[in-house]
Amino acid sequence: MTNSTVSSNAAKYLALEEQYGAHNYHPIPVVLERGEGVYLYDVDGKQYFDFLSGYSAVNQGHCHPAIVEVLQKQASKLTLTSRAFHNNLLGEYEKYITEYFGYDKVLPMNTGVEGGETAIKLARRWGYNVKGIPENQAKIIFAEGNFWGRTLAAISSSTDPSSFKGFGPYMPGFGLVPYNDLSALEEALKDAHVGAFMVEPIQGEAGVVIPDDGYLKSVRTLCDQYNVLFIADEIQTGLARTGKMLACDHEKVRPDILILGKALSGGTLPISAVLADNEIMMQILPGEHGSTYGGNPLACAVAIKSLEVLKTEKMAENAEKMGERLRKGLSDLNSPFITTIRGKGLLDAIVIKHANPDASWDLCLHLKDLGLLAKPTHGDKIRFAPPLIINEKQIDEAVAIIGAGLKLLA
Ligand code: IF1
Repeated sequence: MTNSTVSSNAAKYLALEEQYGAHNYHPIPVVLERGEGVYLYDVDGKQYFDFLSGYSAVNQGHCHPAIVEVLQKQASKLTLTSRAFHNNLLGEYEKYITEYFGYDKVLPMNTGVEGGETAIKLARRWGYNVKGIPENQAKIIFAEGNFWGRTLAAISSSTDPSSFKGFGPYMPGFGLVPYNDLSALEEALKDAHVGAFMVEPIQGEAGVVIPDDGYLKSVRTLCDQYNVLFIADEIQTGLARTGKMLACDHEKVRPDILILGKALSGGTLPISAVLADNEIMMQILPGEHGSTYGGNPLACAVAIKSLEVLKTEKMAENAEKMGERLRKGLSDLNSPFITTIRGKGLLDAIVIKHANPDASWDLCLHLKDLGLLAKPTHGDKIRFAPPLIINEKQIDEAVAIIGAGLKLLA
């Protein structure tokens, strides 16, 4: 691997983390201290394009002024009451987000993985109470290559050894089918104990894997046919990232349970949400599920504004246009080291082919030195997912940086 040079200033921060923090990450060696729009700044004042956007949490751009304003204002007024009491913003937020996405009800949580856990609990309950699955026998089907977080349930559905290995025993009642394989899904759904199929409309962690056109529509049809809930994990693909408000909108498909997270706060707080209609949501009764921070007034205020600016600033439309420009720009580089360019909107990836197995890591180090931050995933893939407020000139500058970085690989 290429050794990246780090300033002595930055090295101090790395040393602290090395000594005092768990070693559960292997970050690109850059120490950031400020963000504004599509840019990040390190502790030495160097500017970078952010091509990760906090794994798509920062769709609205770093420190979006309208979101920060609401955050600051609400933070000095009321931040947390717990759900033992009502607060003046929860109902307003619930009305706003359910009308925004067209569901009867929302259940607010914090992290994305809690959203997934909540969706599965709802699906199991619905399975027992509505579908009539015998007690404790509900099954949830997932797609191979899925990623929905780090809890014991999430890793129990994982096919990636680096997620699950050495953490067993695992959660029972989960099944797997290959992604983008409708006949395998149909076979699985024939089992009358299946309550739900939970799937990402585009698999992020797997390296931006896009299913065939019509896959989601057929998933909807099969779920209807076998009376199984369709749970869409739109934590990464949602909120304008792929050029539509939801990735499911590309196929005009409505999931039974919709999970949102990440950009629901524009990268300011962990906020997640599970949306469903009454038949599903009303199966959970007082005391049966919750969270200390879920639905806190600070999160409610921030989420309303984070959703609002996606629409008022037409971020989905921009993601669509800038994504096309990015993929065209990357293609025009004609690099011998890029074998694949894929993506939808501003959720994009390239696949690197090079004699050096560490080439994609080395490329990310070169890009860092040249002023663009991205991270490899699964060895040979690099995800490009800038904030959705990026403009044409910035896309062109970023493509030029990526071109220069690729040249340094040779
Ligand atoms: C990490 C990747 C992204 C997600 C989907 C649920 C969650 C995630 C589709 C859980 C989280 C993360 C978490 C982060 C790495 C990351 C990731 F590289 F693994 F693939 F985004 F692309 N559903 N994704 O992508 O949300 O609980 O984290 O809020 O280091 O684990 P969370």
